[in-house]
Amino acid sequence: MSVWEKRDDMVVHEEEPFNAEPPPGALAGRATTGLESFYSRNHGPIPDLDPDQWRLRVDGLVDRPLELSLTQLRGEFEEAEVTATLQCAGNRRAGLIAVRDIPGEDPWGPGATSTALWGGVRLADVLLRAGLQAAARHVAFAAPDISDLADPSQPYGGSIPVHKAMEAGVLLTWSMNGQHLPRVHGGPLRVVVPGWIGARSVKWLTRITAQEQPSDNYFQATAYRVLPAEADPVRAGPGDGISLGSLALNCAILAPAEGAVLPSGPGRITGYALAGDDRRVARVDVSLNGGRSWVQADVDPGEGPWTWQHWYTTLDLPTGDVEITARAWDSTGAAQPESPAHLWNPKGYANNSWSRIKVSCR
Ligand SMILES: Nc1nc2c(c(=O)[nH]1)N[C@H]1C(S)=C(S)[C@@H](COP(=O)(O)O)O[C@H]1N2
Ligand SMILES: [Mo]
Repeated sequence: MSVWEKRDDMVVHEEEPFNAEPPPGALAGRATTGLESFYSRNHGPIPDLDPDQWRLRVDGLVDRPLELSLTQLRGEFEEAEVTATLQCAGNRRAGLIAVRDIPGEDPWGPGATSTALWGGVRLADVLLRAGLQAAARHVAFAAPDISDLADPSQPYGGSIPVHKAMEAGVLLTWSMNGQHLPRVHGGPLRVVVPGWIGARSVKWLTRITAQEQPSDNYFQATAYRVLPAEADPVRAGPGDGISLGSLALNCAILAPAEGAVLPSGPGRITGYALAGDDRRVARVDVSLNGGRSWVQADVDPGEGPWTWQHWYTTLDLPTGDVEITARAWDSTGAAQPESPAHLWNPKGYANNSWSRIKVSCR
């Protein structure tokens, strides 16, 4: 165990702020991800909040502004548990960087995706207690960790529309896989917004504000937006590009590992697929010839509406260098796009092109 009690073979993109993902094989075939393997994405130093001193303010367009301690949250609201997958918008950025360099952004693989059982209370219940006013259209989250990725530096924040905030799956959580929510994952309390990019699941939450407009925080207004390929990301300002919210249909091959040397003959291939928001993964296809022909994998149903779905197949691997390709389809009939070149964007978000790995069979 290393920093933040993560496994020793974590791929650490940055020590400070801490940004790390597990090797893909660590996620394979597991419904939930152990705390020691769960990826972590941070934009500034990790705060150390005293749970006894900590308070959550609820304000803005509400009839009854609240200030809640952890004890009040635990005692005065119905407890709720949700198994949900978090996925960073930068997941699989490495595939975009291979098309064209993306300076200043980490080359995340498919491991910026992990699943936990989250426990806490429903955000909707807290908003109902506060009395959301009709003019409220967005629910903004604020945290105390200060990021100097924004210029001038500012605390982390973001928002989601009211219709998403009122969904039963959106939680204010203090536990993860039955343990206290670890500091690195937002303890004492974070939001979990299932089906949406991880950036909206704000950690170390201290304030919830109901408002007419989306948050003007840097990480909502300027970052986590898909800019046109020709745009200069350094010059991007508030409101430029497409704001990311619900996740795009995606999949990844988790085993075998990239570059593995395997015996030829029957070989098991497994991975995850994630449909995003309230969609489901309907089919996963695997190809050994770059997509000229496909075999359907078995897809598990997932632990609930907000989780990834693992898939499995056994294919006859020929001798020599083999490229394995996978693509998912969702419950609306949509499929993943083939090429990362077609998706390339200056900040490297939302790479949901077909997953490809190369192995060598003897
Ligand atoms: N306060 C705060 N919340 C945050 C972040 C952050 O840097 N600060 N990173 C966000 C991003 S981009 C992601 S993908 C998830 C990662 O959550 P994890 O570190 O628990 O995996 O947290 C989100 N919440
Ligand atoms: Mo993220």
